Amino acid sequence: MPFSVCMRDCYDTCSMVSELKDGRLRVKGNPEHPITAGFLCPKGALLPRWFHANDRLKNPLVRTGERGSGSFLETSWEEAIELVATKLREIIEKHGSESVLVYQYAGDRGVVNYAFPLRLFHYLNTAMLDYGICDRAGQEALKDVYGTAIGMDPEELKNQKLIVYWGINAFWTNLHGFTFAKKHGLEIWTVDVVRTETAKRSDRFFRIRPDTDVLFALGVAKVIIEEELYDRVFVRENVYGFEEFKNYVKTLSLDYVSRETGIRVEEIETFAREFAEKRGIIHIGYGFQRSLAGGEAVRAISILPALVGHRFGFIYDMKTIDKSYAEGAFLRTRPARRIPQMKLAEYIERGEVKFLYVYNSNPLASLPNQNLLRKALRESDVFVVTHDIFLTDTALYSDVVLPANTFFERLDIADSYYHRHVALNEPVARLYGKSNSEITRLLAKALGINNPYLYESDEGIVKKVLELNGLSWQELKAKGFVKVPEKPKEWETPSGKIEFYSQRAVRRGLSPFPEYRKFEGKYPLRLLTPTHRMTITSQYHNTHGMIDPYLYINPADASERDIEDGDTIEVFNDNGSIRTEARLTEDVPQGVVMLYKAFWVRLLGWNANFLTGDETVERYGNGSAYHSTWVEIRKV
Ligand SMILES: Nc1nc2c(c(=O)[nH]1)N[C@H]1C(S)=C(S)[C@@H](COP(=O)(O)OP(=O)(O)OC[C@H]3O[C@@H](n4cnc5c(=O)[nH]c(N)nc54)[C@H](O)[C@@H]3O)O[C@H]1N2
Ligand SMILES: Nc1nc2c(c(=O)[nH]1)N[C@H]1C(S)=C(S)[C@@H](COP(=O)(O)OP(=O)(O)OC[C@H]3O[C@@H](n4cnc5c(=O)[nH]c(N)nc54)[C@H](O)[C@@H]3O)O[C@H]1N2
Ligand SMILES: [Mo]
Repeated sequence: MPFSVCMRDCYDTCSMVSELKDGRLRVKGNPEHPITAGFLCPKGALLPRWFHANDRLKNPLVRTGERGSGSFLETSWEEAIELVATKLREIIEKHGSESVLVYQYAGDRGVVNYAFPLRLFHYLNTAMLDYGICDRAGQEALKDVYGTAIGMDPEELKNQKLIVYWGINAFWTNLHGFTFAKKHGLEIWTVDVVRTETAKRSDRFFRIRPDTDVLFALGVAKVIIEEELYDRVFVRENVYGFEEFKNYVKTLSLDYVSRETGIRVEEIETFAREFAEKRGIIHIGYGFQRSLAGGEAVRAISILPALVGHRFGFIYDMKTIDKSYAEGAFLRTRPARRIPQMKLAEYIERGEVKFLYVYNSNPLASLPNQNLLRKALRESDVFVVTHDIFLTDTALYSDVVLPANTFFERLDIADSYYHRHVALNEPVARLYGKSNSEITRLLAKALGINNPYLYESDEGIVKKVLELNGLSWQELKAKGFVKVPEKPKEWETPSGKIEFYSQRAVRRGLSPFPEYRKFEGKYPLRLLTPTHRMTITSQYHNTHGMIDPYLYINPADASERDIEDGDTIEVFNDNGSIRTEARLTEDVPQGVVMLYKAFWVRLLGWNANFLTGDETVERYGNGSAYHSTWVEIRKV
């Protein structure tokens, strides 16, 4: 049976085996894979439903009515490609290549289907995205301390006693990682604002107030240092700025930490003592760092495993293979103009983007401040092309929509941002649409480009990327995955050590030590918009169905507003307003409300991103700050 890889934007990157039987796709986990271990998550198990969905796009569409109205005319592939190429040529001639922006993200994580289309845009010297939507602040923060955001190989958890899930709902977002830790008998702790399904399955749950993680981590560090529970030899030899850091935390009062974080002093001490004794590992989440406090928090948290003697005792990101060949930035003749991903609306509003090519992403569901983005699109003359499997909200606002096929319909490979395995994805069947790489070749041809790099086959790219990374095609073909060996890692900081005193942060105008800052909004309730069990950001809303678009609120906050379970309410702030039903639960604390992240607006009439803030964390790479959103609620 052919091997498949679940290409979703997800930690696990499951290796699977698939077949087409009586015209229906069947998918199973590949039992040989050390982490993904032959079972699928609830979303993965429904992949055949997604593959066979009735609403898959079949023919290219050209817009005939207002943006967003849904008036399109079906057209042939030849005409659609010709139209896109003509527009692209015209706009480059009139406004220059930097008025063209390719907007893509991790809708499909295949090396070919993620990266190869970028070759065309590099060749054309267009503007490119400066990614900031997801994990950017944490990336910068970890570089400040370790020089890299790449932490430990999670398979090493086998030899550990304790893992802390800090601001990550691993039971939903990293099920195979969570299961691996459980299977190997690790003690599991969770630090979160919400009592998540991960928290409910943990040995300990530390419930923290939003944005106060930096203080909690510093408080824990203080106890570990002052009770002399840290690894003296390791710290002496490998840490830069320990004495200064020690003096920094000395001034911190645990009572203050407790008041701000909502965590009792005894709990802070217990955390510190047991974390040191069990030499804990921390899986630092992506979710919680999407706030104005995110970068500073990650810096502080990442210090804890080093205190207890781990060289790279955190899990955050993993980059095993070099994919730059597939992306082909070498085709550029001048450096790229980079447009911050989170500022798309502003750039469109200012007329700086005249041609937008979207693939692997659904920004009209996933970007914050949707009212602003939609207004910018409606009022500008930007020509928008979207390549997607479905008629998403972004497709609805596009001038041309090109049907994509799915990963079951083509060859590719994928690495993971969690583990060290690269997996093979073989074609199983062919239904509708064209792959990201096919479209790229068609566009290159329609533009009259001769460069052979734009016509390389999928197999050619896959084999070349494997070869450049010293991996064997034969082994991959036989097993469905290969592990990328780990090279000895150094800390790529200015001092060559783990920097508790961060010189890189200082250079960016930040304090050498992680700093606590309070953020307040104009409205009283903090809105969190985390991940949903059955979707991947906006994906699967239309196919898997099982979503819960409710506002979760603490009973105390609800009763103050005369709201009962099931009441229809309005949630509003200066960005927008939405209506939904209230669900009362103690799982969210007082002062915090929760909506799941980014459903299809087309299907629901709204989503959480009509409320979320688009302010970014400038000194942390313009990282997104979705969670720094405040709202008020009233019964309607
Ligand atoms: N099922 C499912 N899986 C997914 C996705 C999905 O949409 N659905 N999305 C994928 C993507 S793109 C990503 S980036 C990852 C994200 O994976 P996670 O990091 O697990 O995602 P989130 O649920 O956004 O955030 C994790 C937690 O952060 C908590 N949090 C918010 N603010 C704070 C705070 O100030 N302090 C602390 N300690 N916690 C806080 C939230 O309550 C939430 O439980 O998951 C991937 N996997
Ligand atoms: N409120 C709030 N919003 C958030 C977040 C949050 O925490 N809160 N999290 C943010 C995060 S972490 C992320 S990563 C972003 C993700 O935001 P997006 O990048 O928009 O991710 P998806 O919603 O997964 O959309 C991916 C799209 O790619 C399409 N696709 C899938 N496979 C293929 C393919 O092979 N070819 C083509 N051409 N298209 C394909 C899918 O159909 C889907 O429409 O969302 C962000 N949005
Ligand atoms: Mo993400």
